[in-house]
Amino acid sequence: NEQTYLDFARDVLENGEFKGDRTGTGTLSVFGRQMRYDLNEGFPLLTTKKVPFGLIKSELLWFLRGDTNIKFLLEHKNHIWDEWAFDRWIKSDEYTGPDMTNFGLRALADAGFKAEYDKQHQLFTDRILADDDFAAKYGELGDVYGAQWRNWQKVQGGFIDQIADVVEQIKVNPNSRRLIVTAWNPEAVPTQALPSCHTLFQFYVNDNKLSLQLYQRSGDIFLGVPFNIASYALLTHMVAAQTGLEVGEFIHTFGDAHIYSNHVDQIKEQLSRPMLALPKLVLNPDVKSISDYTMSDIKVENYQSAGAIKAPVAV
Ligand code: THF
Repeated sequence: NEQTYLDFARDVLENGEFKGDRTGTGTLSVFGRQMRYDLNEGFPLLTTKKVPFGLIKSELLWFLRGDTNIKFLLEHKNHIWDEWAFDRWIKSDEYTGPDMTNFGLRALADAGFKAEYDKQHQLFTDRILADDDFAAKYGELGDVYGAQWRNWQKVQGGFIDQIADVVEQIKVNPNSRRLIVTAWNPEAVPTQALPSCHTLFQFYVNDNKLSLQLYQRSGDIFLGVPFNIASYALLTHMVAAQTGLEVGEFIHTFGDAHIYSNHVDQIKEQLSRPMLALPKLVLNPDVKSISDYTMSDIKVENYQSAGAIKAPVAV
């Protein structure tokens, strides 16, 4: 299972071509790849580096709440979406602090600037937590995943709850070939802090097993993809639990899959490490709806890893 990810990362290291990108970091990139994880062989939380499962849980619960404001994430000490909200704040008229233009790249290049950025970032997140009006305005990321999954705006007015609908369809019409949730809404793209990387996913039921395939338009192999694998594997388990099915496979299909140029040493370090046995996922069986899971209803047991490897996120 984990071998699939490691082979993929090695493939991109060896065969990826240099490609510039939006963030100015530069990547090794390939186009079009597919990985498969049999969820019956253990829960795919990578063991060759430590993957913080608590952050994956709170992010998925945030999507399932239909929430698009980082306040909930901050309340769970989850900072993986901060940069995108911070970017909107510093570009607003209300921001009067020191110039933070292009903070992602500058913080990497200049220690003095990084200290100032860390300070402004801290002030920003403290204010989101303390000031509801500020949070409503600047914690908001636009119509990102939560909005598209649970609150897709219809042209005629009203909305579509794609998650509730797909769970219902899996129950009543498991042979359906239309068990799809799309997060790519061309109308919303200009209003999103970051247009959805996880463009679309489809469920498949056969032999009483539920599988999920994700089409990801863009994948950050070192930082994002280990989160994405665990997140969609978790979603598959949750939907299976809510529809009375066993789990099957998670199939991860990519458009542009890339290793950022400042992650190359880290991924080589990861590839040199031995794999350990995968952990087991345990969900509270008493949860009655896909919308009702809380942090304590979701646990991984026997997670062991070779330890964290730090890397900067490209903004
Ligand atoms: N942007 C980029 N460049 N890469 C991404 O993976 C990504 N995401 C989300 C939105 N934009 C993205 C955010 N997801 C981390 C993990 C997932 C993220 C963003 C950041 C990260 O830094 N992980 C660290 C630990 C962080 C911590 O402990 O706070 C790690 O070591 O795993 C793709 O969904």
